[in-house]
Amino acid sequence: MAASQIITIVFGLGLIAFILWWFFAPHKETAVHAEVKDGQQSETVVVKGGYSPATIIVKKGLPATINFDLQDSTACLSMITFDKLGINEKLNAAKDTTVKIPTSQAGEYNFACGMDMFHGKVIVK
Ligand SMILES: [Cu+2]
Repeated sequence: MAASQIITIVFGLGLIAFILWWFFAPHKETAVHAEVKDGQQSETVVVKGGYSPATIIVKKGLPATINFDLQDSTACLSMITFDKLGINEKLNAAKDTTVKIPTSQAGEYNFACGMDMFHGKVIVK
């Protein structure tokens, strides 16, 4: 076998391994615990080419709010939807948009942009 063939095979295998990893490896999400202050918890999510943080954990039973800080000019990301909560709101670049999260029960509330391209979630536990 010529060296060039070996290189091609090795490169091909490497590419396949990379594709498998990309699609199937569990990509770690950084979950952030909402800040607790005076019996209330809140977290600010920066909206800029996605959501940061995208996963927020709140404690069950404490009032919780998520503040969306819009720093992106794309129309799509300027909408926030919480399907389960029936929320479909326009974000405001000048002022954070606050969303109240019900915390009486454990569960997950997914949120997404206007076209369902970017996702995040609030986990109550
Ligand atoms: Cu979108």
